[in-house]
This record gives sequence, C-alpha cells and structure tokens, in this order.
Amino acid sequence: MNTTKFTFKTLVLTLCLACFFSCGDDKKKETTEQPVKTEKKEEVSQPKTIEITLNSDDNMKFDLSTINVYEGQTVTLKLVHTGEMSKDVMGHNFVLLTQGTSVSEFGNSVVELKDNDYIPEDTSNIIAHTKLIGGGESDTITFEAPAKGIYDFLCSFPGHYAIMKGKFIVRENK
Ligand SMILES: [Cu+2]
Repeated sequence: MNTTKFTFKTLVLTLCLACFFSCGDDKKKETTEQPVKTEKKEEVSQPKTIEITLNSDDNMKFDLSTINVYEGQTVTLKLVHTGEMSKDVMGHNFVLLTQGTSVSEFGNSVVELKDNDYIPEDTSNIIAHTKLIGGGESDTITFEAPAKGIYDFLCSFPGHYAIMKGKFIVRENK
C-alpha cells in the first residue's frame, strides 16, 4: 500500500510541476493579446448626421482648417460670415472639391466668374458648395459625405484660397 501511495503522490507532484511550467507561457500570451480586446470598444457606429458650423470673417479667414466626418454621414454645414464687409469686397463661400482637383488651379479658373459667384458652370469637380455671402449673412447646405479619404475645401472668391482653405477628412465608419 505504501509503495502505491508514494507512486501516486509522485505522479501528482510531477503533473503539477509540468502544468506549472507549461502554463507560464500561456499566461504571457494572454497578457500580450489584451490590447486587441480594447479595440472592440471603438466599434460604435457613428451618428447618421453631423452638423458643422464654419465661420468666416473680414480678415479673410475660416475658423476651421480641418473638418472631420465619417463615411455615410449626412453633413449639414452652416457657413457664417461674422464680419461686416459686403460680399463684393469680402465675399466668402465654401467649396468642397473632388479628389485630384488642385485648389490653386480651381481658384485661378474662377476669378472671372463674378456673375456666377465664382462657381464654374461645369460643377463636375465640386462635391458641394454654399452660395457667396457677405458680412452678417449665413448659408446652410446638406450633402452626403463622400467616400473615405482627404478632400480640399476653399473659398473661391478671387485670391482668398491662399489662406481660406482646409482639409475635409472622411473616416471609415466601422
Ligand atoms: Cu472668402
């Protein structure tokens, strides 16, 4: 009997030791995999609509240099002119260009188009735009966010795009 008990104890002890050493590795793996679990928390779908206010002023400036939205969102953008100058001398608009359209080339191509508020007849390079406004005025537009990517926006009043421009960033909606 004693011999049997001793053998059994030895067997249990050996198994425990074997388990202790092999389990050590598994615990390390679990620790390094933890950051993957936290990523799942960010998979919250974004709201379907987003409202953006873009201010412009008598100093020829927008108050935003980047606008962030998510793919699939309906964007309501309100352009406000907080200054007092008329649209003939300090007019502002918001023009969102398609990818691959150069801000400077577009800006230069519309300088003669005062009668059409500096918007070309062919709008194939424009995703969305407001009307041209002067001090104290505002204009609100609603459009669907384009596919994920980085787009340029500008004010197309002659000469303004040098300062009045920015990036419209569309992120993937997970
Ligand atoms: Cu402007």
